[in-house]
Amino acid sequence: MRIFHSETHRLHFPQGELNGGELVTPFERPSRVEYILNRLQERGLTDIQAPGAPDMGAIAALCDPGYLEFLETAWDQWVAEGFRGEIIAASFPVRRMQTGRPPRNIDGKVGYYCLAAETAITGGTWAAALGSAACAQSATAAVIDGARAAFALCRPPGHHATADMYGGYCFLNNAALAAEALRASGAAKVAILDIDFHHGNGTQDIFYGRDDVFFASLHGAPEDAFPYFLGFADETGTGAGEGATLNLPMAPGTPYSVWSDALDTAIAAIRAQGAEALVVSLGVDAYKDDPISFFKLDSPDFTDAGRRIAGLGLPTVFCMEGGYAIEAVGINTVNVLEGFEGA
Ligand code: SP5
Ligand code: ZN
Repeated sequence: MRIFHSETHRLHFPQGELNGGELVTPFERPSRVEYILNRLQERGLTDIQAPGAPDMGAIAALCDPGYLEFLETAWDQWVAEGFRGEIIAASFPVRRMQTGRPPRNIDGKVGYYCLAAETAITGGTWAAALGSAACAQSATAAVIDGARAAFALCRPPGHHATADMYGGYCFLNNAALAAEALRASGAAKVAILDIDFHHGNGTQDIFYGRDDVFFASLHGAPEDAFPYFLGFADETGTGAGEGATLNLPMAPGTPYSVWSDALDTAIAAIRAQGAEALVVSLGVDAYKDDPISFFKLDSPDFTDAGRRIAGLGLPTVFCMEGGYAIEAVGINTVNVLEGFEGA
């Protein structure tokens, strides 16, 4: 399988994540990528290359221009303001405070473009987010050029990012960029299968009103799990997109027997939709020892999941999302890819 990886991910490594009222070392940290690269090597998956330059036109077509300008300039403005810490949002346009006006003040602007305060921005975040997007774009190009599948080792991840908000460790929605590129290449219908433990609220939001990109997500029930406010089973799309969103929320403690039934439900729906290409938001935080999640998948289950996904027989772009049990993140990620390839 062709694999795309950019060293620029290292430029994004905040010291702090707001967790339980403390600033802790972020769960989403650079060493995750090292574990994945080591496991790829161990298993002989060595077709790894750097992505091309990010396609800024495609990023601009997906995202709000004010948001992109914010990501590019936020750090300099933050420093110029005299703030000494990393960028963490503190004020939000919540219920009955939404007038749609991005503030001039950087502290206000940060809150305007942020959907969850656990995620910090540093001086290298924008470059890292672009490198991550470039991995998704190059992997998608490889599939468009005829590869059966490709793996974008994206970091930072993307599925929580909307067209105009960051959070949940995500800044640019890599899976959405992949889906849009597949559409532009001629696939009439594209499916995104999100198996990260968390609901892919950003991806859902981007495609919610459209019927050309089907979005299916398996995730911890929002009553109990981040992102808390979206991902309910009754969210099925709107307007032309009605029926093109499928949410399969599951309870704390969910074992693979239940999770794999949900996976089969999502796979059947993707087949019924007549999708011609597939993007997998590949998070492995459904793992039993994940420090911030509550499903009970074991490592061999990820191999089986990859096998089931391959059963769709679709050209497939895998985009790395979450997975924070770092000593197992390589094994679990590569298990999905090997299960897929071995099917
Ligand atoms: C891409 C991705 O997986 N993003 C996940 C973002 C989750 N951020 C907030 C998680 C808060 C969970 N805190 C639980 C602590 C349990 N000890
Ligand atoms: Zn996740």
